[in-house]
Amino acid sequence: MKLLVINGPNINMLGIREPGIYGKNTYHDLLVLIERVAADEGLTIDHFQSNHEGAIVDTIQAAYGSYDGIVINPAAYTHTSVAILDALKAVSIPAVEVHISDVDAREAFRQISYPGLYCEKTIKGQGIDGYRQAILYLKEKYA
Ligand code: CA2
Repeated sequence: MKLLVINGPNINMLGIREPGIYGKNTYHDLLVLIERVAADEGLTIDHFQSNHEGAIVDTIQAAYGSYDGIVINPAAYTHTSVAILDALKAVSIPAVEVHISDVDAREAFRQISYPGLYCEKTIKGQGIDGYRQAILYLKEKYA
């Protein structure tokens, strides 16, 4: 099974500021976690991070026919991006949305998710472990 993990803007800055909201783990720690889960579960997992909405749309389009599932944290684009929602719909690949923080307990604007309208599950407030949970969900349902 081949999965793609996509992270949106500023996720590469994890651990540098706001540990009270996003925890102390860095983006590197997240990549190590993904590699460990891939090895433990016998999965191929690629990852992509961008601060640019169009690059994320391009990556989702390029996943068509190549990946069995997508784990996506669109970060701030969660709350604005119809383009990412439409790209997910266009490729029709099973997807799970992850948020490191508990967006429901934050500002009202963070409780709107456009990509979440496509994703079959949203995991929030679990820190970087949410990515592991999303990967395991896709493996259990689709492998
Ligand atoms: O909780 C999440 O995973 C978010 O997707 C993270 C986004 C935020 O805009 C979403 O509402 C929820 C922010 C990404 C990281 O932002 C940083 C801010 C300061 C220091 C380091 C990262």
